[in-house]
Amino acid sequence: MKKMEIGPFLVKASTQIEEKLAQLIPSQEREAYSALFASARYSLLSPGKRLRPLLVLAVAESYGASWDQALIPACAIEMIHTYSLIHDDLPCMDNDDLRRGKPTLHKVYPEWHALLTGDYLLTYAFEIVASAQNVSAEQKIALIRSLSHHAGASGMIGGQFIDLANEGKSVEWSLLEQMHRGKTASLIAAALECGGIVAHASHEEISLLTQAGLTVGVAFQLIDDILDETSTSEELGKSIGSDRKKQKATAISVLGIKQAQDVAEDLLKTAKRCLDALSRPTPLLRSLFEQMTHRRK
Ligand code: GRG
Repeated sequence: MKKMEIGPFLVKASTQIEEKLAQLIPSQEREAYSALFASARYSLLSPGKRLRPLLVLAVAESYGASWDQALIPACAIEMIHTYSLIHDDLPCMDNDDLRRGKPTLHKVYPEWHALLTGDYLLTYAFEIVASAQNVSAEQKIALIRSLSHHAGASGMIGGQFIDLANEGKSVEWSLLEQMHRGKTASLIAAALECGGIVAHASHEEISLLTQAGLTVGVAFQLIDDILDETSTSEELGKSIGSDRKKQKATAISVLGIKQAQDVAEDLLKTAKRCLDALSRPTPLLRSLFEQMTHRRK
């Protein structure tokens, strides 16, 4: 099979992801609750990096699996990620104004409407996986298990809990790392796992993919913390500096910029070693991992 280079992969995968996301949320429903779809489209179809769905498709491509099977789990992860951004921006959490280059959802709609939009995207993500075509019942269960595990208490919600519960407190690197693994790295690990599940990868291969995702996911968050200090809200398209305002522990407050960069580079190397242990070459994943760690936005 001819190997796809990263450039053409990104063009083809991004196009398919955007098209599928736009198809999945109704645009012309005449229900009493249709405004929910408008707000879901506002957040979901805003220009995000689509990193998590790209990772799902990159795994599928590396294993020679069909993108038809991978696209629904890929979109489900983007929905879960978008729900987390909507909720994280709410006044009861980070109370931010700008996301993906636009006003946050609760600045455009009432707060209850933004909250329900997040709930809808989270719930709908599981509905589309459960109803996916060309995916076996066994694969669906594995996908749902992976998504719910990584989005739940031992993943994203647990990480967010640690984050909010420790505002204003001094935190050791080990707790911060646990928070980053939960809040950020878990969903990235879920993306790699879901790619492995649709590609019928073995348990051993899937556990290497999980490890790679958790490791590069912490590096991704370290870079996020660095950019929050060193970039601008115009460049990033989101509010910056709220961590400092709320006296939150970040990689910068705990490690400083230089050490945070060094740790991110070490994590990238470890994540690449997990990829090297897989049964096949994964140049697309290596390239995405590099971009995640050497990004400017
Ligand atoms: C679970 C209720 C609840 C809240 C969610 C994960 C989370 C908790 C909030 C998101 C805020 C945040 C800073 C998360 C860390 C992960 C992260 C770096 C998100 C931004 O991801 P990008 O850069 O965003 O991929 P785009 O907009 O490009 O998709």
